Parts: sequence; C-alpha cells; structure tokens
Amino acid sequence: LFSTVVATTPFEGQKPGTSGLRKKVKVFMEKNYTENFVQCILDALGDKLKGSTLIVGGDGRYFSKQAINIIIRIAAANGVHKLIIGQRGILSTPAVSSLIRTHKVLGGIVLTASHNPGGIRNDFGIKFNIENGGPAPDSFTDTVYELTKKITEYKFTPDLDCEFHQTGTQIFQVDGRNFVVEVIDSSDDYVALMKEIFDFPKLRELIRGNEKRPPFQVLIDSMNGVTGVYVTRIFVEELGASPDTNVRRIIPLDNFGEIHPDPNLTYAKDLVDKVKGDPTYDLGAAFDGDGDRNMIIGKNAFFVTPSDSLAVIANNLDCIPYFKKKGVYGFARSMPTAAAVDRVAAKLNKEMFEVPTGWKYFGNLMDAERLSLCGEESFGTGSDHIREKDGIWAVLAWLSIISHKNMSVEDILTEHWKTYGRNYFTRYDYEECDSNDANDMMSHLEQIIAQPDIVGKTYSAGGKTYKVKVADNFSYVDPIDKSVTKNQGIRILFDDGSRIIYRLSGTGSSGATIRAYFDSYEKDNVTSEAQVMLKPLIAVGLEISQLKQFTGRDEPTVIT
Ligand code: VG1
Ligand code: CO
Repeated sequence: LFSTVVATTPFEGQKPGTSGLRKKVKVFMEKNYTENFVQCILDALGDKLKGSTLIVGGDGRYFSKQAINIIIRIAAANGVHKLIIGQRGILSTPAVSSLIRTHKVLGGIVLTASHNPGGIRNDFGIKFNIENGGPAPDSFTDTVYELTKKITEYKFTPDLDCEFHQTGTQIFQVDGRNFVVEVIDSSDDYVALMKEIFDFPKLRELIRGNEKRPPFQVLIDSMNGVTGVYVTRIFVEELGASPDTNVRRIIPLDNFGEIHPDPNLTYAKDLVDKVKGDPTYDLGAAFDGDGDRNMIIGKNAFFVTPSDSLAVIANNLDCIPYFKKKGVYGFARSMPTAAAVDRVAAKLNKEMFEVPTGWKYFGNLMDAERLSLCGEESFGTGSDHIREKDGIWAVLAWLSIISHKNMSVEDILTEHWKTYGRNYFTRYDYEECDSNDANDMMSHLEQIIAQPDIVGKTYSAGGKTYKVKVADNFSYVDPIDKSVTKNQGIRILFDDGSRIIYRLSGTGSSGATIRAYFDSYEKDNVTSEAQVMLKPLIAVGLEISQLKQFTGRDEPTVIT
C-alpha cells in the first residue's frame, strides 16, 4: 500500500474547547474537515510521531466508525507504527486513559462529545490525550489550533481497508513499512485496573448480600452510552448484580436513544423517578455518554451533589485498597466546585488545589505526586489511577464506603455535614443563548469587578446582605510547570464565604451556554433544601449580572 498527499484548505473554528473539538456531526462530515483536524493533531506531535503507537476509540456515537477509518488511513500515511483500537471503536474515556498508561504509548485519540447528545443531527467530537493518559494541555491544543489555520495538505493511505469489529492483530505494508492495527477487547484492561483498586469480593458480598445483610440494591443507568459494556462486565458478571433489575440502558446506541446522555437531575430524571418510585433501591447511579461523569443518588432518590460526593470520598479513602497501599497525597477541585472537600483536606492535613474547569488541569499535579483525588461540580470525580475523571470508579468508591460503614447514602451525608458543616451549592445553566448577548453579559461583569469600590460593596435580597470581599477573573498558575491560564471565570466572593461564579461553557457546539454557580457554607443548618437556602444568593447573582436584561431569559434551562 502507498500513501498520497491530498490538498486541502483550512476550516475556521477548529479550536479545541474545555475538552476537545466538538461540533455538529454534519460539520465533521464536511469534505476534509475531520481529515484536517486529525492531521493537525499528528503534526503537533512532531518528531515523536514516527514509529509511535496510539490508542483509538470512543463512546460509539454516530460518525465514530467513519472517523476511525479516517484516522487509520491518516496515521498509516504519517508513519505511525501501530494503532490499538477498541473493538467496534468502543472505549470509554477512562478506558482510553488507562490503556495509554498500561501500554506506555504516545497518546490516544478519543472520539466523543461526552455528555452532548449524539446521532446524525447532534454532536461529534475529537480529543487528544497525551502520554500520561490525560487530556492534552492548552499548550498542545493551541498548537493544534494554529496548525488548523494554515493546513494545506494531509497524508492519506486511500487503499487501506481495515476492519475493527473482531479482536486481533492485522499487519499492513504501507510505503514499505509495517503498519499494525491491534483491535482489543473494550473492557479487559479497565476491568483489571478496577480489580486492583477495589476489593471485588467485598463489593460482591454487598451486592449479593450475606447471612447478616440483604442484597444492597443498586440501579445503574448507562443512559445508552459507552458504559453499558463496562457495567455488564463489572456489575453483572463480577459483582453479581441482576441484569434485569440492577442495570438499565446498557446497550450503547450511536444516538444514545435520542436522550441527552448527561447524568444530572434534569437529563437523568427517568432514573430518579424509578429510584423514587421503588423503595427497594438503595442507590442509583448514572453516567454520561463517554463514561467519565457520574451521578449518585440514595434511597428515595436522595441526591448527592458532586461537590459533596468528592468530600465524602476524600474523607473515606482508607476503605479503598488502592489508597491504603499507595498512600494519599493532596486533593483538588475545579474553581466553581463547592469547597466541601477543602474542609476535609484541612482536617486531614492534606494539600488542597483549586484549578480551572476541565480535567486537563489536574494531570501535572498527579504526575508530581501532589494529588490523589479530585473532582468537579459537573459530576466529575476521579483519582490518580488514571488521568481522566471516572464514572464507574466513583460508584465503586461509593459502594466501598457503604460496605465499610454499613450506612445508607443519606446517613453518610448527614454524618459528614454534622462533622464539617455543609456547602449548599447549585449551578444554573442557560443553554444556547445568543453568543453576543452572553459576551455582553460577561463584559458587563468585567466592568463590575473593575469598579474601584467593588470590594466592600453590599448586595441584599430575601432578607440577607452580602458584602463583597474579592471580585476577580480567575487565573491559575500551574504549580508544576508554572504555565498561566487566564480568564477562567468571574468570581464574586463575599465575606461570609459565599461565592458566585460566572463563566461561559467551552463544550457546546452552537450558541453560548452561561453557567452561574452559587455556593454558600452553613456550619449548623445542614439539612435544608439547597434551592431554598440559596435563594437570596441567587437573586443577588441575577441582579449583579443583569442576566435577564442581557439574555431575555427568565429561567435557567438546567439546574444542578
Ligand atoms: C463542562 C464542565 C466541566 C467538564 C467539561 C468536560 O465544561 O463544566 O467541568 O470538565 O464539561 O466534561 P464547560 O466548559 O462546558 O463548562 V465531559 O464529561 O463533557 O468531557
Ligand atoms: Co464525559
């Protein structure tokens, strides 16, 4: 087989966002669009590319197979030695991260738009993960973006036909070199990793029950995303959960069954209703399309906020064998995430880091052995076992804690709040706003924080008064490589510890999504309704931002 060079011209807007390039499927289908972006990723790898091995796979959404065929033909033409591909193109994002690490390869190309809807009318995405298994840092994605603006040609092996439906190794001769494609089982490596981290016999006993304890009833919802493959292996085959009553929506569909595969109270309402309607269920969990997000609910759908989930796991790491063996370094959270975990860090005397939104900012700290456990308010929880957040890992961590403490989800939370106090948290999303309106609102907020008298200013609503202590646009200096990341969200911090944060989403494929985050801490009043407790702070947030005036929106589209 021989490669050729194909002439092309740049596309506008191939700028990776919070987590890779995400666009409508029809955009990726445009002639040369996907080819250009893949070539630019490979070019950004420079000298390391020739002779390298890469992992390829994704959440199985529509256009994945076409994209993999393009990647195979471009990789072969560019002198990549080997591709390791998940069977039928299926690999969860955590599985890719794990494979990059266990196979010690140069990186991986992840085909996913994560929690965004899939199918021909919806989104596709491509993300590159580097040698440590984590999402490429800004310096790399900036290079890719610069290359996409200048590309004139890509390399291609037109006659290379390669199936990836069966596992096994295929060797091709391309331009006189060996080019290898190894198709692997999508879950073997990941299942082995989970078995090293957790005590599977103990978890099996929890799920199956024993003489002293009835089976702990879970309802695990893959939302028609990629985790179905892993849930079947781990929860059904290994841990003995019932395929009929303990798992649902476990067949990955390329359009996710036309649902929004995002595990939160809005988009996973179906699961919430099932758990609420059936008191036999002790725990419900859901994942997003690519398997890195998780939502945990207890009996009667008692909701665990991701910020609290992180804090509870941090407080109980000693019941997970991996941490017992390895020890626990510091903790971290993304800036908008509520500060519940900070209190655990203080008590356990661990280092605590606050990074910008996006998992790529945790990687350096983990590589430097400063960070063991981290999370984001957006239903992301994970540890240094890989360099991505990991939905299934989070559920196994919760089950380990439950089995160890022999307490319900709700009781664990209540006990936690009684010890540490509670950070009430909510996020309001205003999806698909007009981009100009959203930008105008952010400029308005820039002006607000630039006012010379902003510090000390007071705002009142619902009988509460808040005094501004700090107002800024968050910027971050990476403690390891000293790289600086600016403009990561407007923060208004009040002197009672309450916080309001505004930022624009970097994962959407059309329009602008405004996210407003509200966080306030209570030492003693820990069992109230979050939406009630936060009402005054939310009113202040809407007043400061003039969100309604700028966007015409009365209500958020999603509340988490
Ligand atoms: C969102 C979340 C962020 C998360 C990112 C990727 O980004 O807020 O916390 O890391 O999605 O998650 P943004 O820029 O839209 O706010 V995933 O599961 O879509 O890879
Ligand atoms: Co995801």
